[in-house]
Formats: sequence, C-alpha cells, structure tokens
Amino acid sequence: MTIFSDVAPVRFEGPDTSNEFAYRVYDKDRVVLGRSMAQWLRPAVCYWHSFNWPGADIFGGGTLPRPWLAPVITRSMAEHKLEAAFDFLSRLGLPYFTFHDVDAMATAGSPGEHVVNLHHVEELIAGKMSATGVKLLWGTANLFSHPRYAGGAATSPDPEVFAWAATQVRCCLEATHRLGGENYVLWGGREGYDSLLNTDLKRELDQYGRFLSMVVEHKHRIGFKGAILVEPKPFEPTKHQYDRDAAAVYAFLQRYGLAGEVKVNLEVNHATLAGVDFEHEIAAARAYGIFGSIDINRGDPRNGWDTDQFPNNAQELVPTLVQLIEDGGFTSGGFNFDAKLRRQSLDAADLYLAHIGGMDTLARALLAAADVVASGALAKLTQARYQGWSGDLGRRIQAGEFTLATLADHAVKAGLDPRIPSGRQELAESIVARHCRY
Ligand code: XLS
Ligand code: NI
Ligand code: NI
Repeated sequence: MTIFSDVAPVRFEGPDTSNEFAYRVYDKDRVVLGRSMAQWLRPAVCYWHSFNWPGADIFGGGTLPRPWLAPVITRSMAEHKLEAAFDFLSRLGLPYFTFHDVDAMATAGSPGEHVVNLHHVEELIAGKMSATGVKLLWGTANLFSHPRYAGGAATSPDPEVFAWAATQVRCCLEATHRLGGENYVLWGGREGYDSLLNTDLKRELDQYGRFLSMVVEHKHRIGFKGAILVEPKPFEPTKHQYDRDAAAVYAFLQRYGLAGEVKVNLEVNHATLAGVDFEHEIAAARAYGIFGSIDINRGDPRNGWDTDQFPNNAQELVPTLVQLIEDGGFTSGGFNFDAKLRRQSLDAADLYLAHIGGMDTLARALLAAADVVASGALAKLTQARYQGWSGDLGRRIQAGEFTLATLADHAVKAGLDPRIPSGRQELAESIVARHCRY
C-alpha cells in the first residue's frame, strides 16, 4: 500500500465515461495510420517532478504529500519512494518512465558513495521494471542542483567539478544501458553564464565539447545502442544557456564533430522561452537531422519561466503531431511528461488526473493530426507554393548550373517579372482547426 494505491488501474473507457480516472481518448491499442496510439506516442512519466518534488517554489516550501523526501535522502527513503513511484506507474498504465540519478538514489557525500548508492537503487529499479513491465525511455544525471554545479558542470571554472560530472554521467549512462533505457539525455541546466564579464565563453564551449565527446566515446565503449540527446533551453536557471535552441545545439555539434552522434530532446516550455513555436523546434531539428525525443509540457502565456504545466490544448499541439507523423514517428524517442502539479494540487489523486488529462490531450492531437495528414490538404498547399522550383529555372539553379553572374545575366535578358503564389495561410490554419474534433 502506498499513497497512490487508492486509484484502480486506469483504463480506456471512451468519451462518454463519467469516471475521471479513465482515459477518454487515449486507447493504447487503437490503430491510427497503421500503428497503435501507444506506438505513436511512447509516453513516459518523469520521476523528478512526480515523486521527487515536494511542491516547493522560491517563496515557499513543500505542499505535496511526499513522505519520502527530506534534504538528505537515506536508503530507506529512496526505497519508500521507489515503491510509491512504481505503484503509481503500474496503475497509470503508461509504458515508460524517465529519471535523474539523484531522483532515485540515496544522497551521496563523495564520488565513491555516489557510485555505490546509484548501483544499489539501480538493482531495485531493475526488479520493479521486471515486476511491472514499465520500461525506461531515458536516464539522465542531475548536474545542476548540487552547490558544486553553481558555475556549471562541464563548463565549470573548476576541473574537479568536471570530473565529478564525469563520474555521475559515466555511472548513469551505464545504469541506463543495463536497465534497457532507449536514450540518454543531457540537459545542460547550468552550462551557460550569468555574466559575460567573468566568463570565458570560448573556453567553456571547448570544455563542453570535450565533455560531450567523452560521453559519446563511452557510449560506444560500453555498446549502448540508444541515442545520446541534448535538451536545449535558452535560460533559467542561468541567464544564458549555450544549448539555447535546436539550431544552437546543431552549430555546437558541428563545431565539435558530434553532429552524427548526438540528437536533441525538445521541450515545449523551453521553445516558448526561446521565443519560438514548438513546431519550429521540431522542423529545425528535422532539417538538421537531429530530432530525437520530446518533453511534453506547456508554459503559461503570461509567465516568462518554465512553469512545466501539463498539456491541455490539443489544437496547439496539432502542428507538432503533423511534423511527427510526417517524420515517420519516433525512433527511440517518446513523449515524456516533464510536467509538474500546481502547489495546491494536494491529493495523491491529482498526479493521476494530471497525467490522464495530458494523455487525452496528446491522443486528441494525434487523431486530428492524422486526419490532417491523411487529407493531404496541407501537403498539397505547400507543394503548390514551391511549384516554380520544379520548372526548368528552379531545377537548373538547384543543380548548380548557374553562377551568380550568369543567373543575373539570365534575369536581365529574360526580363523576369515574377508573381509569387498565394501563401494561403488562413486556409492552412482552417484546415488544422476543422480537423480538431476529438
Ligand atoms: C529543466 C529540464 C529538465 C530536463 C532533465 O528545465 O526540462 O527537467 O528535462 O534534466
Ligand atoms: Ni525537460
Ligand atoms: Ni524544462
């Protein structure tokens, strides 16, 4: 018995159910465009916000019932937490979870203790995974909470901090590998700066490049077949984070020779903070060939920080799901609910209600996006816009048959007077809106 045992296993009951502890739209086996909803969405629950966060904010302490939490976590508290977490996961019925090393283990005071404590909890996690069938979407090391990381981890001014971070990532990557994790994530929460006046930006980027190269080398050394994913975010907690968005990550990977080795884990609220639409991040990552996985949540339009709320607006997510379907779906990635309850959502039941609502939102967006894609209407409209490029001039430009000078000569000689085609943006938006009927 845990605080999550009061809710019966959550099942699909359809749109007419009056049971709030049931999925209305997410029917894991329902086939959409040739594969099941579960295969399209590959949903995961995150350990940190769900079980390792007491509901504290910068002005106040914890509000949520999380009896296994304290400033220093002992082994028995970590075990209590694990028991509750897997009780919740098995009742919620989603296939995956994600975790940071320190979310799950007993607090460690030294690198040696860290190795031992993580290994201890890894064995318990393995037991729970095989007992419940819940799988690991990704693991990650927390390289930002401890005071030693105040100046960054890989980008710290102190190489001993770099070495501590290497210890954590080595152990967590190996644990993720042994647990059958499908990806390994690095969110560089403090890999950035608060002031350029005291920061050697070039040196820090080189340190970060070195660190990531070591991670990739180790991945191959141990035979981990999952993807290494960097999670972009523009700022918070630092003033500026080097991985500010998908394009910045790509430039970084190129610079350090890692473009074929590392992809991105994109988060909705981080895109909002970066001042771009979430679908922009997906489109950019696809264009650069680095799309990996998604942290699904949302911000508040009137707050400028990472509020990490559960998604509840399906229409807003349709362009994202259209991109995902066009890309053929995830390979090793999935939708990780990197979302947390509000501080007044006080009951254990609220964690179920939040995930159920989020899952139904994703399922609604998937169904609408599948209809949009199946109708072919957006593809037709986009294709029509670029039709000129299929003509003789377009093909010859792209084939490199002109120089700048010969093309200019051609334009002058032919007296070109082009009329661009209508963008049809309002129609495109109506096509999305009219398919949102689930
Ligand atoms: C914080 C990030 C974090 C990562 C994992 O803003 O979203 O939760 O996903 O370290
Ligand atoms: Ni995240
Ligand atoms: Ni975030």
